Amino acid sequence: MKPYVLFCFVLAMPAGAHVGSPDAFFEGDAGPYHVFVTIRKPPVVPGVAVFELRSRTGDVREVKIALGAAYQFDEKLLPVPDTATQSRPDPQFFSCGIWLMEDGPLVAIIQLDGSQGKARLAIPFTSYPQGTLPLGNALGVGLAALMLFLAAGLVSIVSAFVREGDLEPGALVPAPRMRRARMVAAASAIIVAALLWAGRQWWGAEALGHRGIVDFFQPPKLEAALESPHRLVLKVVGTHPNWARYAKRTSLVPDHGHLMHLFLIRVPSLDRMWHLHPARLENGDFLADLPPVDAGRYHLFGDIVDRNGFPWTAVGEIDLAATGGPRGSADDDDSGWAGASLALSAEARRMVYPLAGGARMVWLPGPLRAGVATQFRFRLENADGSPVQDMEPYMGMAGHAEFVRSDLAVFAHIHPAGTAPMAAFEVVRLSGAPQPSDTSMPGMQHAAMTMPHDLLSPEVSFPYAFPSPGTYRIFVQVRRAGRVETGVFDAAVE
Ligand SMILES: [Cu+2]
Repeated sequence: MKPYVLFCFVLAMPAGAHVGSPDAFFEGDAGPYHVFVTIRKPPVVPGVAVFELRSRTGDVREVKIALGAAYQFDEKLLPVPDTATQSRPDPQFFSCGIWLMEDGPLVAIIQLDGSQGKARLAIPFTSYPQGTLPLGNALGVGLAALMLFLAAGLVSIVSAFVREGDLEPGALVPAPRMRRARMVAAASAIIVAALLWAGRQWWGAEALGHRGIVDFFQPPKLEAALESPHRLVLKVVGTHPNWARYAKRTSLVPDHGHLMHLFLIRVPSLDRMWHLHPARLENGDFLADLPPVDAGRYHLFGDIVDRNGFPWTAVGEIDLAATGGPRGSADDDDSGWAGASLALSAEARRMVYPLAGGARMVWLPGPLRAGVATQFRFRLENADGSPVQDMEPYMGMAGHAEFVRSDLAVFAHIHPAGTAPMAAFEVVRLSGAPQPSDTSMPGMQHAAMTMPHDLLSPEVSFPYAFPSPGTYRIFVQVRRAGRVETGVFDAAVE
């Protein structure tokens, strides 16, 4: 690979720390305005992404959106922003389709203007092709017919030119010239066929190149091996050969203070879940210090963020035997949960999950339809129904939620600010893009991030939309009085 090609690749690193859940969501403050933003991604790049913004406070009159590179953001390189369309029946709702021309970690710079003045917002998100669109049958047949018509036309024009190009009108074509015309027709047919063959090769090479980009952005594999009952060694392996080269040239940035967030979920019933923080070894592999686990087959999701702000989720599986005994070095942020199997019945939706000491986590009602972006709200109550008073940040956030579909083809790790990992906000901040809140203090990454030991509201919310119908399990993790608690909810999504 030539150096400049590699260079392009490095700049073109975007993020998708989610599996099977490409759209991006954000909720937070832009100056005086509290907004909910949904970015619906196109299946291929270039393609049109649809931005939707709802202002929950204030009177927003105008929304403008421009896209830039998240890494090495440069204000001067920002294009002229697109103006979003304001909904007539719902004036606090704006939408705008914008072409994504390149893959990589991008940032949407959103400018708001309204009764409370102007404000700006930067939302990191990723752009990458999710697949290759098939050529429709009708289009294929139509193009093939046109191609045949043009090829036959070219051959007949050339042979007609040789046969009668300089004849007087009405003159007969001499026999030798007829023969020559036939030979020229045969020769030009061969040349046209060769051109078509070359075109097909070119088409194939383009398709293969695109396939390579699609593969590049597939979730990497997480190869796991047990070294000893408590030592799980993890290797992140990209789907495309270029991924390894890319990984070699880039470094990882910590997200909530950890280079990897590893989730182990027992399959098929999703009845055990561990959220661990493996350490990085010198050779680039990760080492997880396993707690005592119950035996079974576990699906692994490893969230990492590279220095360009691209989140990757590596995916693997491992069979574990039951382990007991003490761990080598437990991390304070590690947490685990054990409970009932995923409920697969269509009406399944448990709204209340019991926590320690008689407290409970209550899922407040919201729509359960695929593609409908909403706030997933969870309230923590004491046994007597009063709100709990001991909520603390867990790794800098009010809460962490993992949305997992029963077949594990969907996994999304969401925070109160949305889908972008904190590390991606940090990359954007360091590269000089405007911050979510104009009033933010230095070092404060975004509105939803809080200082340690602050007591938090007993209600946490996550902006998200189920990407597809199916049965989902939602793990909601919060910290109360120094202890991580996990609420687990099942939902049948139409
Ligand atoms: Cu998290």
